[in-house]
Amino acid sequence: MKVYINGKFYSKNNAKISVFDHGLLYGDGVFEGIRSYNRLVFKLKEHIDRLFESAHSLMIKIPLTKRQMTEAVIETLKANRLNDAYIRLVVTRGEGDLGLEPRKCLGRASVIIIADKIALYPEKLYRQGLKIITVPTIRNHPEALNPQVKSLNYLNNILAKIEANNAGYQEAIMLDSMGYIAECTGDNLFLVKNQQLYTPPQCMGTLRGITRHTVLDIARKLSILTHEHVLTRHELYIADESFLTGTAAEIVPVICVDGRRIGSGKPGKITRLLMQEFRKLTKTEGVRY
Ligand code: PXG
Repeated sequence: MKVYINGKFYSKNNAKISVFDHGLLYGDGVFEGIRSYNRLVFKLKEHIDRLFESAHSLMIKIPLTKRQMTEAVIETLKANRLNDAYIRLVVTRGEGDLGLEPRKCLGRASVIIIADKIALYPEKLYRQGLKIITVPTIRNHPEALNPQVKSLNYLNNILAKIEANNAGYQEAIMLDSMGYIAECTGDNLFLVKNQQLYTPPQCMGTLRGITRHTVLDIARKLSILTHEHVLTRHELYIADESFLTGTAAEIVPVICVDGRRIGSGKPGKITRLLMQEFRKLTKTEGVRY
């Protein structure tokens, strides 16, 4: 494996950054998770744009242009000879001292690109569906740390995952600070009711997921009515279908929430249709390398 760090490639064992990097000391940085399918990078522009937006919000100056960052991603994929890959982009504020003071990070921001094989969920999960649970840890209030910022501080989400694991589940629903459904720990949530598609709006605790956006686009093309609407757990319990979306997981059917069966308890018809159309798109769309 070859890992890109600040313009150079290092073997996995030598891919290291300073212990004084504020990304490590304070979670002071941003990231993206991107996927490539058969040498096509899916939604690369959208991911690069979001990375720069997250960094802009945190006043981290990325030492590359968007074009250079795009080229660095492609170069990393080529260097690793991967046809299907999961790409992790990380930008930290860089090396500082032991204080919080960001102005003491005098060097430049660190840019790390890791390309690896994707660890897929087992195929069985996509056929049978996932059982999930609501957990106590909520997403941050937007005026604490805005959930649109994909920062290196994912502790709420890690705690939510731990809470789900402790209860015997793989994935957790996180609410926002108002008590509405926000999303899962690394995926957006959708429900289907009366042939129409619903997902929480992009305010409060919900990340503007790129897969979420793609699924809304696909649904509109299929003439399925879509709503970005605040959702309560009750509305999810009485839904006909539900599923999660994310770069890593793609589209995962949800068949049970907090012990309540969703619809028939099997992946729904609209969910399966969207999965099929999404897979088609990943085979044909993207930046070739
Ligand atoms: N919500 C959150 C909180 C996320 O971090 C998504 C939704 C889905 O967004 P995209 O743009 O990927 O459709 C994410 C995605 C993982 C993993 O292993 C996923 C994410 C971050 C870390 C790990 O699935 N981000």
